Amino acid sequence: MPTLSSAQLEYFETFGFLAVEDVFDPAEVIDPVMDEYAGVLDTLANELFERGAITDRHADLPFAERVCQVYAESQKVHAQYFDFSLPQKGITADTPFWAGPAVFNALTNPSLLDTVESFIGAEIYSNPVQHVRVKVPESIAPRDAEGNVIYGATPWHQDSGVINASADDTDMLTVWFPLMDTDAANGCLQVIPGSHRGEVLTHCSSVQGLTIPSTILPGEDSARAVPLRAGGCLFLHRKTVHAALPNLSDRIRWSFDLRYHPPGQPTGRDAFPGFIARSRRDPDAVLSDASAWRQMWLDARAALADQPDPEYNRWSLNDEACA
Ligand SMILES: O=C(O)CCC(=O)C(=O)O
Ligand SMILES: [Fe+2]
Repeated sequence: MPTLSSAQLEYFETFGFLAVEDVFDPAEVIDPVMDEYAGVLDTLANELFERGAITDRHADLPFAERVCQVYAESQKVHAQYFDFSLPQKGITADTPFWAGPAVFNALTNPSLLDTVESFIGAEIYSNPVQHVRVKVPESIAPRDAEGNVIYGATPWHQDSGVINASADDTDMLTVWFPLMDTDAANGCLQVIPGSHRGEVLTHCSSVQGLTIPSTILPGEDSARAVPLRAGGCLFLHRKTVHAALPNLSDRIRWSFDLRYHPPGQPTGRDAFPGFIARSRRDPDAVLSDASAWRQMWLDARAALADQPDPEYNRWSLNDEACA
């Protein structure tokens, strides 16, 4: 059942974003995900310890403190180890990823899908452009040779700008939610209200990934930070200009970003597997088996391993906007 009011949907139409608290029960969705990731981190810490990359497994620490110790001591961000998608470049037969049952349950949570249904209707495809992001405090984060935080603040972009142009007309809804309460101090998202009404803007490469150059950024002065409690979601239009603030706190910043659209529309990353998460028209087509989902990612990894990288970037490094 659609759960949003017409006032909320109107707000989204007008501003290109909508923050909603209490979309789902954190105990049902987030606690199992956290338990699952505690196991993933344990495996990572053991591997790093065996390799001599860390000198202590920190087995007694809870996830948040442990991941900080592991990143700081190994001087490496292990984002791909946790992610439930594959990288855009350099996939090999053993590129790590995590597509566990608690993650699948989060992607297909009925309360979450009820809210998604309010935006795009009851035929819902889960787009494979999806991430878990664990950002440790910048004070202890690994840095590159120039001193830039690795995996730090996300620069201004539109989600349409970071996928293939084939999906420009896909009715894609981005769903971003924190696993732990998030605010401006630990790097919540910020949005430029109304920016979804324009075109897909030119994106240029930067240390932190593709970004819209400040010369063509519409209305940065009106940017709004969007704090959220665990259980809440930020919904974004595919053309809404958004960014994440740096994590200047002493807590981690832990989030999921998911995307949904009606089935049959291009995903923007054809080589990755999506699935039908809800369908009134064809209930048999719905994927409800978490292990089948994991297998789809294993198959995609095997097919892509050591192949030429697919092209996901439509932007030219020579574009004058990037000069
Ligand atoms: O969480 C972040 O830092 C960036 C998220 C984002 O850009 C998105 O959800 O589309
Ligand atoms: Fe984004």
